[in-house]
Amino acid sequence: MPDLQSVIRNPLLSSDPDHPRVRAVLEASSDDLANATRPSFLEHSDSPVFWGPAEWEGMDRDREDIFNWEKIEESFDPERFLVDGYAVFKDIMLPDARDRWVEAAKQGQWINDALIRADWSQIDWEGLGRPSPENRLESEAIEKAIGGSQQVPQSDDSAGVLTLRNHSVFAEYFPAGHLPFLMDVLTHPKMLALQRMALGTHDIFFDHNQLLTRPGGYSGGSWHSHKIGGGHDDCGTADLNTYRAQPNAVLNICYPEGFEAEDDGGLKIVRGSHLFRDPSGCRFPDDEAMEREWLADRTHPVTSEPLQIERLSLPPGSLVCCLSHAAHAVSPKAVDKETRWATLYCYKKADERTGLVLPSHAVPPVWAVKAQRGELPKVLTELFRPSYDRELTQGLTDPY
Ligand SMILES: O=C(O)CCC(=O)C(=O)O
Ligand SMILES: [Fe+2]
Repeated sequence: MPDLQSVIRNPLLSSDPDHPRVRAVLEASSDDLANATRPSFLEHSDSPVFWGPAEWEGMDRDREDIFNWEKIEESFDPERFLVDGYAVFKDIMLPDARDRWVEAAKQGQWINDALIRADWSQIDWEGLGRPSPENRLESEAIEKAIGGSQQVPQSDDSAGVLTLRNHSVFAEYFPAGHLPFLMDVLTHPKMLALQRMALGTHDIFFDHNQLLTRPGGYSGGSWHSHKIGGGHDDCGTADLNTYRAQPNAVLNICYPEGFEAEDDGGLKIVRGSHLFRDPSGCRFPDDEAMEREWLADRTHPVTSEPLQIERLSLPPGSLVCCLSHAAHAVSPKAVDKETRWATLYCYKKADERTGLVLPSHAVPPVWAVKAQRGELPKVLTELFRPSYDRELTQGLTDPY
């Protein structure tokens, strides 16, 4: 039985449906659950979590274009993407979309900061499926977390941080549920077309969505890659056809204002590193360690070129598509530079050999429940399917 420190991430995929905390969430109405995720001290005018049919229809009706599709097609080569593990799309956002993207990222950060600063005793913890937390965040931790992403301490749930993350009370986790424009992007026909092109299949699913705000003074992000689950991690190098057939996930990191290569919170990445499928082994604090301990004795399994760190520099309106296993890191941001705004959308596909789609655990419970109850538009119901359809996930309750 899960104890208080282990959050039940998605009650619909829980292996323990009779657990009182699972039942508390599943027996609630969608409205009550939505209300619990938006405490009154949060700015939530027009939060998509409260939308009904009229608002969803409005989103479709008023939708504008976001990408220059010709540029996307020109810069994408599917074979190259599989060999490199990533593809860079420079300046593909239309000017108006770019502005709205920055505005939404700023608003999302503002909502996130409001939660970090708020009095958490006002939160409806029972509504989120747990008693009031026993601990509070330290004020030093609060100050450090303001204005950036992934900065709130969350090694356990003693202060309730994991619960607030899981339910997307924090706007940085699933910001599309807070900001109409980011929801528009998540379901936008051009965004979905880009995913179908990158994953090489029509049937695509949603995995997770985050804000990635890097303010001046950000100390940088260490080298890592992400697991895909299903036994396809830490299992040795794959040839291209094996790799293609896996239940791959693609991270789309969207940089509406771009970044420079040095001291600007820019993305660093290693071409070909995904093919090693080594998320547990390829974790290093800095470039020197990465070069010495992982890159030095490896060459690209297909091209035989030496593996090396690439420090990207991107103009405004850019997007990087990156396979989950590709090793990446983030450069520090100089103290005197303006915040780097970014949002991440991750989509995935089925295992081509078995049809298995791995469970999505970063769909907040209220969204999984709404999808299962038929309360969302068809496109979202399908994208969220791995968060509630146990046939599709072949009985698995956890991706790993
Ligand atoms: O901030 C970035 O550019 C990348 C962040 C990242 O690696 C991640 O969210 O997994
Ligand atoms: Fe990452």
